[in-house]
Order: sequence, then C-alpha cells, then structure tokens
Amino acid sequence: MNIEKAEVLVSSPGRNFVTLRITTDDGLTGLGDATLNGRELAVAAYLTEHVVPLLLGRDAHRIEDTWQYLYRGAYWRRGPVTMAAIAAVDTALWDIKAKAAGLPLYQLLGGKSREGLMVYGHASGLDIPELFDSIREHLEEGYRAVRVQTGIPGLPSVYGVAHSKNAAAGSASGSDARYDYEPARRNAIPVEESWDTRAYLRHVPAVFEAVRNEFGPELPLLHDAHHRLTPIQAAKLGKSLEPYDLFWLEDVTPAENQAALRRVREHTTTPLAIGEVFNTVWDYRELFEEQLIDYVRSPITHAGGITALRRILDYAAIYQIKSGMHGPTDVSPVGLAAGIHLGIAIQNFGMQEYMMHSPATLEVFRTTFSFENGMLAPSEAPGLGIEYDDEAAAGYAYASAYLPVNRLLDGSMHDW
Ligand code: CS2
Ligand code: MG
Repeated sequence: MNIEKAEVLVSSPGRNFVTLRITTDDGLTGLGDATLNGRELAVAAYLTEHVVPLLLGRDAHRIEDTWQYLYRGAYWRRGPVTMAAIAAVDTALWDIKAKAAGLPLYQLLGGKSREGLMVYGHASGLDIPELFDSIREHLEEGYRAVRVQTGIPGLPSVYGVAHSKNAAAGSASGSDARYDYEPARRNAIPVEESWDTRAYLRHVPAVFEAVRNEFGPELPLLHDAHHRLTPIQAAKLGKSLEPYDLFWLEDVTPAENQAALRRVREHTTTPLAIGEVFNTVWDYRELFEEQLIDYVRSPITHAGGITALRRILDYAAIYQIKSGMHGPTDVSPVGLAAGIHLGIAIQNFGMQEYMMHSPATLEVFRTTFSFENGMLAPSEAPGLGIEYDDEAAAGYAYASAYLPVNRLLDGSMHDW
C-alpha cells in the first residue's frame, strides 16, 4: 500500500484551513489537519515543497518510520510549522491504516476506555448579565462545563469575549459569529488590542464569585489567561480563584520558561493547564517531571500528530497529568476528530475543548462524530470518519487573517 498522491488543500470555509490528503495506490485516502492559525501558508509550503516529494512511493503502513524520517531527517527539528506538517502526515496515515483495517481509528489505539469525552464550551460576556446569558445558552445546548471569560472595566475589548452579539451576528466571515473575539480581518494587518494586567487581576475573582453564586458549586468552570501574566501575577490569580474551584486555569504565563510554573505552583492549588502553543514533548519535560501542571493542552494538529501526542500523554500519565486537548475552531474538524479518537482510547483523558465549527466549515468537512449530553464520541465509520468535500471547498478561497496583537496602555507590545 504505497502513497501515490499527497495533496495540500487550502480552503477558507469561515476561516482558513490547511488539510493534507494522502491517497494510496489501492485507492484509500487519509486526511490530516495542518492548520496553523495566521501562518497557514507557511505550513502549506513546507508540505508542498519539502514533504510531499518525500512521501510519494513510501509504504503508507509505515507510520512510525515516516514520522521519524520527517522529524530526524529534516535536521531542523521542532517548531510549529514543522510539527504541524508532520502532524498532518501522521494523522492521514492513521486514517488510512484504520480504513484499511475497516475499523474506526480508536480501535487501533487500544479501543474505548470511556463512552464519550467530556467537553467545555466558551461562555463569554462583556459584563456579568451577558456572561450569565452565554452560560445559560451553553447549558441549553448540552454543555456540562464552560470556560468563562469577561470584559474588563476600562478595556475596550478583551481576549475571549465576543465584541457584541449584534456585531457578531453580522461578522464579515458570516460564521464563527459567537466567537468573533479573535477579530481576524481578512487581507489586513492584525487588529491591535490593549491590555492592563492589574485591572484584569482586580476584576476576575469577582466574576467567578458571581458565577458560582448563580450557577452553584457543581458546574466545572475553566479560565484562560492567554499567556499574559508574570509568574507572581499568575500565582496571585490562582490563589484568588481557589474559592471558586476551577477545573483548570490555562496558559497563565508564556511558558517558554518552564520554570515559571514552579513559582506559580508554589503558591496555588488551582489546577493548571498549558501547552496549546507547544509542539513537542520537550516543551513539557520539566513540567511533567516536577508535576507543575495538571492538563496538557496540545492538540494532535500542533504536537506532531497522533503518534507524538500519544507519547506525550503516556509520559504525562506517569505523573497523573491528563489530556486537555485544544479544540478552538482553528483546529479543523479533521484535527478535532483525531483528538476524539485518541481521547476515547487513552486512560488519562481529562477534558476536551469544543467550540463547534461553523455551518460553512461543516459543509467542507463532513463529520460523523456526535455531541450528546455534553460528550463528544467518534462514530463507527472506518478511519477518522471525516470526508473532505472538494466542490464545497472550491467556493471558499483563502484570504489572509491574523490574530490580534496586544499592547499595554503605554503602547508597548505585550504577549497575545
Ligand atoms: C484559545 C484559542 O481555545 C483557546 O484556548 O487560546 O482561542 C487560541 O487563541 C487560538 O486557537 C489561536 O489560534
Ligand atoms: Mg487557550
């Protein structure tokens, strides 16, 4: 079963996606997600110029060897572009292997360890009443856990908060409307936002107090600090949120410096999640061995594929650290489906992020997984259970779109 064709598919149904489709000489196809938000074409070029020519004629069954060939063989290891490209190849090959076996992918990963994956959605509001409405809407949709983000008094816009319901409904892309808090204008330079950490730290505990008073003690609540704090600020936030019993507090510091988490951990028992921008096990080594975090945020798409994330999570399991796979709408349905298959199979599953893709995205990526009672579950279709509709994709041409950048009130650049 040799690889005959590998196509790099770039489309923009609501937002930009890069998908790799591998076809074997016996006619099986496999899909892999290679989407790197705001840097999509770098991965597309990496695949087209440097990976596809190496794949043609290779045995599609040799997943491990292909992974090692692309990782070790490149000489230039790691990095988000390289690892997203490797992830796409790896995922597509797993999809093919499972189709060849006539089994849903999770069966090849050891079979089911659970019936479904507990997920959380993104509730947000500019103020508390709007936030409460958003939490209620999520509960009505079946979510049994929510991430909570709110506006900060004095800041015109804040990460994680849709600008306004009306603006969102009329958003230019016509999709992902409720989640337009990462305002990516098409064919334009990034939006600039401003940030004030002290105002944020003053406001957030009161928000969680209000949410607990309204929704009670049981609902799992999460929060994302989006890499914006220093270690001591992060420690203070974790400590101040302890009474509200968060499921996790995410990305408190920019964790290139893994040791920063040591400071945070010394001061708080709020569970910590990190890693959506990590790309290999090396980004986690200190965090695992010193037990500085509780959840691994890497998705398959950005961590080198199913092969690599499985290894990362097995390593995490030794330390009772669990999965918390990234699942925003820029992880394509292919990347999400791969995560569902892995999540259902591993022992140390924690929580899956699930924002729901837009109708336009789902027109191109035909999914078969289900979302019921707050849980995601794979279908019994062989492979990943995703089909890519070329005809639908042709109607959605790529147009550049960037995440915002973030400046402090004095105008200096800050972490996004
Ligand atoms: C976020 C993402 O889902 C999350 O936790 O941090 O929305 C993130 O900002 C984007 O996926 C970046 O592409
Ligand atoms: Mg995040």
